[in-house]
Amino acid sequence: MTLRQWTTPFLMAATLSLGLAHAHPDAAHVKADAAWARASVPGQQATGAFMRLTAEEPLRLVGVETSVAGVAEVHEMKMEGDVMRMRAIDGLDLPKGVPVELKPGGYHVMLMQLKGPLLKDSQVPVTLVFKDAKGETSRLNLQLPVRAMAPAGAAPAAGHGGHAGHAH
Ligand SMILES: [Cu+2]
Repeated sequence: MTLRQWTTPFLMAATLSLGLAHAHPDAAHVKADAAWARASVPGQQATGAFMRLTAEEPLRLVGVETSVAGVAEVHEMKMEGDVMRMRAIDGLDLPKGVPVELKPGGYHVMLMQLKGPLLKDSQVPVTLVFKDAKGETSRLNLQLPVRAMAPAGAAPAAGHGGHAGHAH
């Protein structure tokens, strides 16, 4: 194997790792509105982040990167009988031009193994990773305001109140 063949993958790896922390030429063609993360208290392991995503081309949200949590996943939440459950999903499809809500009680970004409490009125960096129809990866870097509850104008929580079969 020639030196050149050895060098290329090495450079590519270095470029990829640098790219995580910097503005990208391959910025995702998607808009995020009403984004926020829920404040957490010391000792709390996990919290959620929420936003409305509108893609300019068909995209799939396939991952989340952040420095504030050991693990970040895309989750869905739904009723199974009387019990609200959530689970990680491989990806969330974003049709072109159709807003998709990530909100309490629905799809959300789950931040787990928090490295410290998310303090109200601070900001946390979260990068969303997308794939397009050709499998090309793009990223959207966000600074999410940390709030105790959903901001006015955000989508109302799903799955709470008004649902048949919700025993009290
Ligand atoms: Cu979750």
